[in-house]
Amino acid sequence: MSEESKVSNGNVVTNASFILPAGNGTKVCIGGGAGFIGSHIAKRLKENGYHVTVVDWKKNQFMAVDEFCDVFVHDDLRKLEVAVESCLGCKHVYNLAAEMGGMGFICSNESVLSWSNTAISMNLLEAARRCGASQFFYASSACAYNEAKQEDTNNPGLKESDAWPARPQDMYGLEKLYSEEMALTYGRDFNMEIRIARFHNVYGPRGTWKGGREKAPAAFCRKVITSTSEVEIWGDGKQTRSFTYIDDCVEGVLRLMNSDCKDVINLGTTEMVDMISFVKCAMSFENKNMPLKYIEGPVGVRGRNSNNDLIREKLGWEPSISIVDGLRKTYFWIKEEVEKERREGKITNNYNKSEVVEQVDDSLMKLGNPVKRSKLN
Ligand code: GKE
Repeated sequence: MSEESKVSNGNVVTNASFILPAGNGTKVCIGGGAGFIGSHIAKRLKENGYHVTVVDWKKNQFMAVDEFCDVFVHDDLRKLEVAVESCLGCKHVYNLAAEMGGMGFICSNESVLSWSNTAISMNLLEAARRCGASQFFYASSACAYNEAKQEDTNNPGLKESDAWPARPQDMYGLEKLYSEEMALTYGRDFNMEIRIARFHNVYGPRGTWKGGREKAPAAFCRKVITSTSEVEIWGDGKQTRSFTYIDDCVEGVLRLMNSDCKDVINLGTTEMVDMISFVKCAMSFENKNMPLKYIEGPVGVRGRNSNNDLIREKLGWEPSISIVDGLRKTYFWIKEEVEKERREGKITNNYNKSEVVEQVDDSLMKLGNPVKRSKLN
């Protein structure tokens, strides 16, 4: 096996090289494949000769359909029949579909997202089984971890076993944990290999950067780009996280799918950073130096980092793109988006502030036998 060395967090990491096997027309289905992570995975698979069906209720804002898939099913995976039709003939099924976002979304939309995400998770898994898929990937999250292990900013790195006994902070994480277990059970009971990764805050170009669902990396870049006197941060800024650049995430998912690893694994870097340093990193790209303003907001867990012993052992690889490199690319991509909006006179929001998304039930009301609201109330 040839090897390449990369420097991450001051340590030399030796990552085994990997070449994605040619698809030769193998049919794959990607739930949520028009979303941020899903579309990047879909594109890479399509470029490698896989026949990619993407099913998503949203269209991709940044890519033409034929750039990332062969068939685009524009429909709702909360309906089992949509999931089954999309998986017909597919050998591999990837579930990247979920109602998700950063802290400004997941903690204020718990009921609707837990209903929708549970429905999506169970439908796509069952559809993959019915259609005879040999492999199923489930995108889980570091939000699945026990909150009690994340009360200190100096987090030593969450080991996969730290998820149990379970006490995720919110319904988003609890649904992820439940769906992991459901998928693992399917793997034990039926003839389908299950692969599961817990993502640690994935970011990069083409990710959500406005509207309230964006996570800290995009929010900080946008605020630094558009602020003139000070930059707002939710909380005291001492909270810590590890982040994962999109290219590392795609690489990790494809390596995992092409491995014999049956364990749930972390997919994240071990380069933990506090939010103050993280904003300062965003400011450094254009030599800005604004004071920080700490305001109330949804702060999530106090400290979170990834322990990468298991991924290194199982895949001989771990994410290694540094924060400064990943955030720089994200920053200048968001800057272009902001400038595009400015040129088109489209900026309506106050981009130097972050929103908290209010929960609405519109998406739930689309399902079932649509009964007019007037009859229900
Ligand atoms: N989104 C956002 N926007 N976060 C901010 C902002 C802001 O303007 N200002 C400060 N923060 C702080 C948050 O309060 C939180 O403490 C930290 O940055 C990271 O917020 P985040 O990126 O929104 O989300 P988290 O890392 O807390 O949680 C995310 O974890 C991932 C898995 O690691 C989840 O929201 C999921 O998106 C995901 O599963």
